Amino acid sequence: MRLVSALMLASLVISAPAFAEMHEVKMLNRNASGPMVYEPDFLQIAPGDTVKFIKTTSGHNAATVEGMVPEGHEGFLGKINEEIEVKLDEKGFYGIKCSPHYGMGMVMVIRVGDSDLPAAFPAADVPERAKKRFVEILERNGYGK
Ligand SMILES: [Cu+2]
Repeated sequence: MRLVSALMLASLVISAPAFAEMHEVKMLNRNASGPMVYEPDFLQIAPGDTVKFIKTTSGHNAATVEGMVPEGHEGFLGKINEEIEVKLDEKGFYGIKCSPHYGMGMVMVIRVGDSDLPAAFPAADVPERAKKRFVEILERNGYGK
């Protein structure tokens, strides 16, 4: 009996889902929340998952914000209108910006794994409107003060 349940448990562990998921983020001129936005503007994903940035309207890109990636991560930089796919293996918080609309607050947050919000993340030196949106995104998702 004990052996049977041990075997059952082993098979459960082996067949546990290990599929990396693909998440899509639209780059938009506007949605209900305002102008120049990513949709969604917050993603919770698992390490090893991929995020694809979709050119829904023209003139946007996706790039990591300096100081807003897990330590040691080199970041990424998409070209304007480029639909990049980024695989994120390292746990942590990633701040993403659209280069031409950064000053207008076109940013988003990706949380990989079960990491705590690093103190340096909300304290990063970013333009005022980007900061405002980062704070709003974080608070809406339970990472406020
Ligand atoms: Cu943009």
